[in-house]
Parts: sequence; structure tokens; C-alpha cells
Amino acid sequence: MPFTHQVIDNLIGTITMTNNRKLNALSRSLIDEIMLALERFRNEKARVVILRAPEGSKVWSAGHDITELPLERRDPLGWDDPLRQLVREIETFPAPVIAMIEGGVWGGACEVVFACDIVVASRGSTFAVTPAKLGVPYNITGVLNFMNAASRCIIREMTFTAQPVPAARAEMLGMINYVVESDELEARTLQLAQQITRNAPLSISVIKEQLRLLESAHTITPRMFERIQGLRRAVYDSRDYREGLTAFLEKRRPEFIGA
Ligand code: LCV
Repeated sequence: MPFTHQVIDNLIGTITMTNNRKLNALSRSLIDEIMLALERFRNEKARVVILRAPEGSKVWSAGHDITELPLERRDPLGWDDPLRQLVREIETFPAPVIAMIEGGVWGGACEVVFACDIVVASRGSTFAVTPAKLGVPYNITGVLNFMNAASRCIIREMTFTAQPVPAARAEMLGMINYVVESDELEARTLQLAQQITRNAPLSISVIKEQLRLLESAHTITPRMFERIQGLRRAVYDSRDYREGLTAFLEKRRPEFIGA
């Protein structure tokens, strides 16, 4: 597995993303490995999973692999997008998934983290919601996941400014569980994981699924859905969408014109 390291020990499965060259950008190949690891841990009855980057990482994950986003005329975050599949897999995994964060969390990686059940971050970590920086029309479920992670005005600030939020502020806002010093991160995460393994897995599993179903219990009419998809299509068909992706690939600042 070139992009992850996976181990299970005392009912605790740990997945370390190791594609440092691309800053753990969530490519199809990295996500496939994480999904395989989750399937293995599900089969081996892991009672908790830890998703992490290597110790000392400056970037936990740079978010969706931008080179794999369609340049035009196709929904960049459709149902079968690998990032969407990973978020669903974490949400439906039958045991708690703990995000152990060190470094920057960017874009769709924030949604992956918020899909996890518990988040422990080192003091220097940050969280940046970046669709507006790239010109991407985020998808409906992803927006709902962000709404569940932060209050009304916070998620608007994070989305509209695309600026990284420091872990201490995220903790103060209740977006993550703990901020610890880097040298305490692994121990604090393991302590939580061990506490979970000592409790009843069936009870935990059913409560996790109840929480997921109740959090996503939003009525949306076909008319609302079609309106949202039409608005999103106008964005991913726009010149600004192409400009956002092209600017990143050309390593320059994008020039958005609102068309
Ligand atoms: C592919 C990358 C990436 C990357 N993909 O190092 O939420 S949404 O809607 O936005 C969603 C669609 C999404 O998640 O989009 C992606 C959002 N992510 C970002 O906006 C972060 C993009 N990356 C950066 O801003 C910088 O890479 C950071 C600040 C993370 C680190 O900067 P640093 O100067 O330390 P480089 O930029 O030089 O990146 C190292 C290598 O990783 C690639 C990048 O192209 C470079 O590759 P090359 O050495 O081949 O040039 N890379 C970084 N992020 N998301 N590839």
C-alpha cells in the first residue's frame, strides 16, 4: 500500500496517510486504500479506527486531489466522486472513527474530518473550507455536513473567506473535541480509543447510526433539489470554475470575474 500504513492492535485500527509528496491530497488511489483498510477493520471487528498523518506533518491532507477534478461540464462532487464515497464510508462505519490531526486540513479533507466521530488536533493544526477559493460549487450533503459541524455564522465565515481556522478556535467553537500539544497527540488519541474499546460495541454502533440518521433527517423537496442542482451546474459550467482549477495547476492566483 504505497499511500497508507495500516495496523490493527487491541481492537484499534490505525490508518496513516503517507502520500507526503502530494500532501495526502485525497486522490482516487489514496481513498481506495483507506476504503480497503476500513473494510479490513470492519471484517476484523475493530472497535475504533484512528485516521492520521505521519508525526510532524505540516499538512494532514490538502483536500480533494485538484488534478482529478473535472475541468468543465460535469459535477465535480457527484455521488460517485471518491471523496463522497469516503465520507459515506466513514459515516456508516460501524465503530467510531477518530481523526487525529497534525498540520493543515484543506477543503474536502475538512468534510472527511467532520465525518469522523471524534477529532483530536495538535495546537498548530488548521482547518480551511476552500470551495470559494477554487470556484467549486460544493455538493448538498457536504454543505449539510459543514452545517452540522459549525454554527450558522461560523460556517459562513469559513466558506466565504476560505481562510484556515486554528485548532484552538475550532475547539472553542465546539467543532473539534481536543487540542493538545504535538507530543501529547498520539497518547491522548489512544486514551480515547482505549476508553471506547472497553464499552459495548453493539450499543456504540447503533447510537452512531442513530446520530447519523437524525443529523441527516432534513426534508428537501424534488423542486428544492432541482433548484440547488441547477444553481450548482451554472457554477461548474462557469468560466470562474475553470479559472479556479487552472490557476491552482498553473501555481498562480485566480482572477474571478463572476461569470
Ligand atoms: C493535488 C496538490 C494539492 C491538491 N490536489 O506545498 O473543498 S473544495 O470544494 O475546495 C474541494 C474540491 C477540495 O478539497 O479542493 C482542494 C482544496 N485544497 C486546497 O485548496 C489546498 C491546495 N494546496 C495548497 O494550498 C498548498 O499545497 C498547501 C498550502 C496545502 C501547501 O503548500 P506548500 O507550498 O507547502 P505545494 O503547494 O508546493 O504542494 C506540494 C505538491 O502537492 C501538490 C502541489 O501541486 C505540489 O505538487 P508539485 O510539487 O507537483 O507541484 N498539491 C497540493 N495540494 N489539493 N495536488
